[in-house]
Amino acid sequence: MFNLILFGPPGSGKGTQSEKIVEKFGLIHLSTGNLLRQEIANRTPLGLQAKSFMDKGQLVPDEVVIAMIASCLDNNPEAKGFLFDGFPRTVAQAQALDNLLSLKKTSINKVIALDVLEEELVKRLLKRGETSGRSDDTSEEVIRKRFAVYKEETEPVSHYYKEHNKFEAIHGIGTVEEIFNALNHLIEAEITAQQTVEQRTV
Ligand code: B4P
Repeated sequence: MFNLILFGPPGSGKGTQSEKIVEKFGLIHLSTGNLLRQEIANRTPLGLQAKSFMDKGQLVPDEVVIAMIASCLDNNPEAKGFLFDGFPRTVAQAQALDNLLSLKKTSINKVIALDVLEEELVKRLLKRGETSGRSDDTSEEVIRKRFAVYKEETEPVSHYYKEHNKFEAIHGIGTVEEIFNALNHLIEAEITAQQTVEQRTV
């Protein structure tokens, strides 16, 4: 299996690039943001609970998102790999993910971060807010709150993966195609490295 995490602050392009990566590499796309928005749209109790956090720019509690990811992993036993988008966002989520994957005798191969400066991110999110109907994208105050939460709770996740030698960052400003090319390059190199290790151990 090949498992990848796309990492980065809100609006860095994780969702945009994930769609292209899963199409090219045949991975299952797991976006906790999309899963939570689906729950909100379906007006489930989980969705109602999540909305109150998301509207304020806060993270949804760990146990809620970890349970969602666990059931998605169970529902895709034949997957050749997963692309995690917007997850893990806390060190506790990263540890839980490692445990869930080890139960399936697999692990994270690579974490790639998209580096984008905050002012560019604010512009992108406010622009998306004009058309997306996403309540967390329309207020600059909520957007700034999301960055503060990112720095405090999510950035430590990058250290967790750096310690495991799995972390790499690329420049996330440029056209969608340019960024996809850079990601593509890293992913192909990682897949080749994985295949070489597998051949050696056969
Ligand atoms: P997410 O849905 O993960 O959303 P995001 O961080 O805002 O967006 P992303 O980085 O995917 O940006 P996109 O490609 O869309 O999270 C939303 C909320 O859900 C969180 O705040 C939190 O409350 C909750 N949540 C989700 N996961 C959670 C978890 N694990 N734990 C707890 N809570 C969780 O790009 C943004 C915009 O930029 C788009 O309009 C796009 O068109 C544009 N763009 C993309 N690439 C561009 C480029 N190269 N140049 C210019 N514009 C670009």
